[in-house]
Amino acid sequence: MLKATQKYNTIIVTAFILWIKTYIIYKLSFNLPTTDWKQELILFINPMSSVLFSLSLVFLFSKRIRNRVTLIIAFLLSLLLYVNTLYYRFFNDFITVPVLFQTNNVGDIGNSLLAQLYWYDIFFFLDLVLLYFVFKRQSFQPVAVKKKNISKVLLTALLLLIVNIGLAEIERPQLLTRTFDRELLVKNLGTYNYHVYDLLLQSKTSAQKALADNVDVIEVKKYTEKKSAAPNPDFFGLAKGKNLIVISMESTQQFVIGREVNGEEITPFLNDFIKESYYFNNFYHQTGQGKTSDSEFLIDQSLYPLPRGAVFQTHPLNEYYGTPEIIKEHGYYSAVFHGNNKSFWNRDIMYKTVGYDNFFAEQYYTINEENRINYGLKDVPFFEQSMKYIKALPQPFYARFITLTNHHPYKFDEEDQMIPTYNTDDPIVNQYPVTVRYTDHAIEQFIQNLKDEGIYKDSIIILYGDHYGISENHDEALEQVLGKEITPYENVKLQRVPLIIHIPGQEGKTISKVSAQIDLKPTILHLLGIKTEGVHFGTDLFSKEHKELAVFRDRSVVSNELIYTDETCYDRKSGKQLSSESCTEIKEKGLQELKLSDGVIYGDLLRFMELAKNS
Ligand code: GP9
Ligand code: MN
Repeated sequence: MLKATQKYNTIIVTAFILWIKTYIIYKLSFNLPTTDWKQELILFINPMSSVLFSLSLVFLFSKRIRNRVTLIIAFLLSLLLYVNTLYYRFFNDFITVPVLFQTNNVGDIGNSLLAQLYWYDIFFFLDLVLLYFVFKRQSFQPVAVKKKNISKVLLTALLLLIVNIGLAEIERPQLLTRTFDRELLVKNLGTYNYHVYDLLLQSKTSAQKALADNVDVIEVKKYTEKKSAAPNPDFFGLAKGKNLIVISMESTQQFVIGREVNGEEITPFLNDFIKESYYFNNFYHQTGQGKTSDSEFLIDQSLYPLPRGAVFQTHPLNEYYGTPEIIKEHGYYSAVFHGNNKSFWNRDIMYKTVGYDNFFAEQYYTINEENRINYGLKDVPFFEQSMKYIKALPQPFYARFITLTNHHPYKFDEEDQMIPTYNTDDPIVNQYPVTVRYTDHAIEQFIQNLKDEGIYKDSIIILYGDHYGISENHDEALEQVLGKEITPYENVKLQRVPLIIHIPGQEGKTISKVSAQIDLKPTILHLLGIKTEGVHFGTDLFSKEHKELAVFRDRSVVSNELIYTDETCYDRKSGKQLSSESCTEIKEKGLQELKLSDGVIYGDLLRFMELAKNS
C-alpha cells in the first residue's frame, strides 16, 4: 500500500523561514544589544506576529496564485529589511515615514549607498529563490481557504503580538511613548511592527496642526522668555552693520582640531585661525535625521529639529521667525551658497519660507568631471567660484556657505590628498582626515580671498561643524585613532563640533562653556546689536547669563556639571558615574524643551505669535 506523502503548507514554511531570517538579520545588520535572556526572547519572537499577519493576505487570493502571492509578500518583507539595513549602515538609524518622502535627496545619496552594498547582500533574497523552486514540488501546497485555517493564522498572530507587547511592556515600561528611541522600539516590537507604529505616529503629528490654537504658543513664549539671557554690553552690537559670513563645515567633529596624523596637522589653518578668534571647545551639534539641514534649522531658528524626519522636508511651509527675516528688517541682504542641487533637503522651498533673498546652488557654478566629487562641487572651486557672487552682494549681507567635500564616504582625488590616511581596518575612518584637511585648505584660501577683496575686515566670520562625521558604526577603528574606549559618556563628548567666531579687532580666546547649535541665533543677533524677540530656545554665548545646556535629539543632555545619556548620569568632567537622581533636573529640562519645541513645529504655532503678543 502506498503511504500518503506528507503535505507541507507553504504559508507555514514561508513564515518559519522569514521569522528565522529576520532574527538573523537583526543580529547581523543592526546593533540591537540585549542584556538578558528575556530581552533576547522578545527580540526572537517579535518578527513572528507581523510575518503571520502579512502572510494571512494570501487567503484573499485564488488557489492558483496563492503560492505566488506568498512569495511576493515574502519578497516585500525581505526588501523592507534590506532597505532598512542599507539605511542603517549609513545613518545608524531606522527609516521613518518622513524619511521615505525625502525623494529629493535620493539621487545624491546614491554614492553613499553604493559604498554600503556588499556581495553577500544576496543572502537577503536567496531563501526566496529556494522557496520558489521548492514550491514547485507536489508536496508543497498552498493553505486552503477555510474558516478554521484563517482563524488559526490570525489568532496565532494576535496571540504572539499580545505576548510580545506584554513582555516588552514589562521589560520597558512606557515603550510606546518613548518614540524618540527607535532602537528600543525595533528591539521590542520588531522592524515590521515598528513601521506600522511609525505610520500611526505620522497620522498623529499630521493632526496636531489642525488642533493647535493661539493658547499653545503662550506657554512656549513664557518658557523661552524666562530662559533667555540678557546681552553682555561688551559684546552687544560689537559687529553692528558688519557682514556676517557663516560657514557650515560638513561632518567636521571637534576631535580633529589640533590633532595630527603622522606628525601632520589635520586642520593647520583652523588651528591658527582659532588663535585670533573666539573658539568654543565644548560646542555640541544637536541634529537628528535631517543632518545638515537640521543644523541649519538650529542655527537660524534656535528651535530643535524633529525627532523623526527632517523639518526642512516635513514642515517647509510653517511660519518661522529666523535670522534671515529678522536681519532683513535691519537692512541686511541674505544668501546661501552650496555646490549641490537646490532641492536637496528641500532647501529651495525652505529658504524661501525663512526669508533668504537668494540661494546660490548648483546652477550658479561650473561643475564638471574634474571639479566634482561625491555629492557635488569640491570645496576649493566652490569657494573660488563663489567670490564673484559675494563681491556683488549688497552690503551688509548675511552669507552662509555649506561645504560638501568632507562627506561620507570621504572620497578624494589623489591630487587633493595633503595628509596621510589613518591606518586602521576601516576605510571610512582612514580617509576622514584627508577630506577634513582638504576643506581646511579650501577655507584658508577663501579667507585669503576675502582679505584680498577687502571684505574680511568688515565681516564677522563664524565656522561650525554641522554634525558628526564618524558614526558609532565605526567606533572600533575610531578607538584606535583616539587611543581610548568609546563608552556612552565618550560618545556624547564625541558629538562636539568646532565653533569659531572671528570678530575683526578682537583677540583670540578659547571658551569652554557648554554650548550648542541652538545658541547661535541669539548670539549672532546680539553681536549685530539686535535685541532678540519671539521664541528661541538657545541663549547668547557671550552673555553672562548664558545657560549651559545642550539637549540632543536622542534626549541626552549636557550641562556644566553633568552628562545624561542612555539613562545614565555622569560627572561631565571626570566621566564618573553618578546616581541617576543627580541628572533628574537636566533630564526633565531637556524633555520639556524638546516637547515645547516639537509642539511649535507640529502645531505651526508661530503663526499665532501676533495673537500671543496681544494676549
Ligand atoms: C547635501 C549636503 C549633505 O547637500 O548638505 O547633507 P547631509 O547628508 O550631511 O545631511
Ligand atoms: Mn552634513
